[in-house]
Amino acid sequence: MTDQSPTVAGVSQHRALVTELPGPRSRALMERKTAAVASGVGTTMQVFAARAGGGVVIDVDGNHLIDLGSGIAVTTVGNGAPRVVEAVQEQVAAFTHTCFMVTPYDGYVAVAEALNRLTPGDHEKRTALFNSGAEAVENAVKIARVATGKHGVVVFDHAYHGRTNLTMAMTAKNMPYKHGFGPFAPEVYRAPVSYPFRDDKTVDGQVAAARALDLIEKQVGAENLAAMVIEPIQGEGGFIEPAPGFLPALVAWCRENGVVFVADEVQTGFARTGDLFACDHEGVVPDLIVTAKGIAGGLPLSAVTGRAELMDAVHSGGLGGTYGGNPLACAAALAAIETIEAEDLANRARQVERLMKERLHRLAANDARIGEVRGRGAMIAVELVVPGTTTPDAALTKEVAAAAHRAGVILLTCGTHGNVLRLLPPLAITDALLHEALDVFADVLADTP
Ligand code: PLZ
Repeated sequence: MTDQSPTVAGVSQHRALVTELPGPRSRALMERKTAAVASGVGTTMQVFAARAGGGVVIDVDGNHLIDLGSGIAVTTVGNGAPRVVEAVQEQVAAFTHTCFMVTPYDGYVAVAEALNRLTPGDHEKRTALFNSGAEAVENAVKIARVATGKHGVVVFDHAYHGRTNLTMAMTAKNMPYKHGFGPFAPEVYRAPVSYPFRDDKTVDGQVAAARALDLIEKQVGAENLAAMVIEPIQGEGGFIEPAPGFLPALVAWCRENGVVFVADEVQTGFARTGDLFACDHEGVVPDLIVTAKGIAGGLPLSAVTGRAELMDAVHSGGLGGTYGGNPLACAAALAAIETIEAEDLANRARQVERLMKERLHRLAANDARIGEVRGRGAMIAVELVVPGTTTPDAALTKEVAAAAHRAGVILLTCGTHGNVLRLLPPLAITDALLHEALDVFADVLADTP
């Protein structure tokens, strides 16, 4: 096993448990964490990372864990992706920071050029770089407000857009993201999304869009609306893939009504869903697209890319930040983008989808607790319910995830109801590791009453 496993970034691509999980070193570190780190900062896993490569994370006790989380959809090119490591090493030796607003450098411009080229639509585009997904979402709203002279922002049920004040207002779920943290930014309105598993089956994409648009027209009014912001597949909310036709109908309405259509592709971007961007699936061309996570192989970087006339509506000096487009993050992004293109990782994501769905559909056929298997590319969800109903089973979901963790598989949950297991492997993962992770998943599901 160990002998035949390939090695990526110095890490043998196999699962191995040498202690119980968490092991003694992780337990000692967890005690220090409890004493030193604010308790509001939770962790999914009880083990501490020491090293990672490809689709494997090694903990401080020497256990090899299979990574089905990619650090929440970030290390799409794999941990320690060779091009990323090399580019960052070269950049760190040259200079670490000057601030693009003080002494600009070419890496930032090159990332902007790449995003202008790769994001949906062949119109003239501009890009601005930031640090986090939430910061980029906020800036997309700022840009839309200046460009339209309007204030309203419409978002959707189950949406997740971040933890800053404006993006908390835009995020749907109270616990844990918003609880007690208000008051929230005003002029944010919420519309119903298309959620095929939970919608009445007569609600197709067009009907779901008409339902949302009617509510928006009645409760907000297009003349008050600067932007509509939506994740083309909702991430934290439960990997909710809208019915076909939903997104195109929203875009058409935005175009007719002078509303800026913003795609939040923070989680879905950069080959994750089997297309370079999830919008590409239905040929949706957003006015502004927000990207982060998978853009830079693990370094903090985010971007707003969009129509030149909207982006350039902002006054000089109106957009920025000390670290936005940091040179190390830009070097990493250029290398990650090169990796995605050279290795055709969008195609790899489609292979991963076929492998995972084939195994998961077989499991679902024999286990009525699996309400639905859905998603695209390497963004696949298993929604767990009380058999024969759509009643969410959050307790089972939590137990299955915890059992997978003890067995050495990093597995995340999501969903407004906390009943969705989400599989987000790095695209550098081997088929063998994926199969092994799915074997573990099948075992722990079978063993959990
Ligand atoms: N938009 C669609 O998925 C971040 C959040 C994890 P930041 N998702 C992971 C957590 O519990 O904090 C996300 C997203 C979408 C925006 C964001 C925000 O991105 O880089 O975390 O700010």
